[in-house]
Amino acid sequence: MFDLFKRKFDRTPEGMQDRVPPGQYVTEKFPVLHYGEVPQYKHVEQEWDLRVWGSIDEPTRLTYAQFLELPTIQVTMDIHCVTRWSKLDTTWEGVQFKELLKHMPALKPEAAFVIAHAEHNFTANIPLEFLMDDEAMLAYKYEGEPLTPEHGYPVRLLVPKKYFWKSAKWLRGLEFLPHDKLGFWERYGYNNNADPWREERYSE
Ligand SMILES: Nc1nc2c(c(=O)[nH]1)N[C@H]1C(S)=C(S)[C@@H](COP(=O)(O)O)O[C@H]1N2
Ligand SMILES: [Mo]
Repeated sequence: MFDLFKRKFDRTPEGMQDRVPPGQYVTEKFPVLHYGEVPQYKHVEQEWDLRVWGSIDEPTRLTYAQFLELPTIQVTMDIHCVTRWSKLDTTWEGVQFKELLKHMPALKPEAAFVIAHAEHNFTANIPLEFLMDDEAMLAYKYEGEPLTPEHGYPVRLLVPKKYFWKSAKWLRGLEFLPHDKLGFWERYGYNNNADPWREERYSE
């Protein structure tokens, strides 16, 4: 059996190979992949907020300034796109998902799934459990710099250990639900569980 922890930090050539899921190749580039236009923000303080609703005691909204005041974490992770490129050791900084929950009204006990809502009506559905991972976050820096527009500026979700399509760029809202509901790529035929180690690329 593989050891996820050991694999993550193994930088030997063989070790790096072990970190590449089946059917993936490693790229040093950072490909840009999404449906639709890249949103442009001129006055991000006024134009961006994060709305939170659904299975929560009270719907809420965080302004950009409030969001930037939250404690941050830095995480280095490997990312795997279903179109078969993987990029190792990408470093991100942002607000841990679990941390964000501490600064909001309580979730209702029924909350079990999350719909990430992004600009232009993009959605991704994620079991709440995936987002309770220590490395799951709302990222706003990549390699020490603010995200570039094409990679999700100002804020994107990062869902570790899943194909990268669940990591919604240009995040604007989180909707908590008691039941699952397919997101944009999931409706298009991508596998709902999206585990790259099990090659869960497409639905049956
Ligand atoms: N808002 C939004 N986020 C998105 C997507 C999208 O179409 N819209 N595509 C996903 C897919 S398929 C991938 S592989 C990653 C790509 O992120 P990158 O462009 O930063 O490499 O973003 C994900 N997040
Ligand atoms: Mo992707």
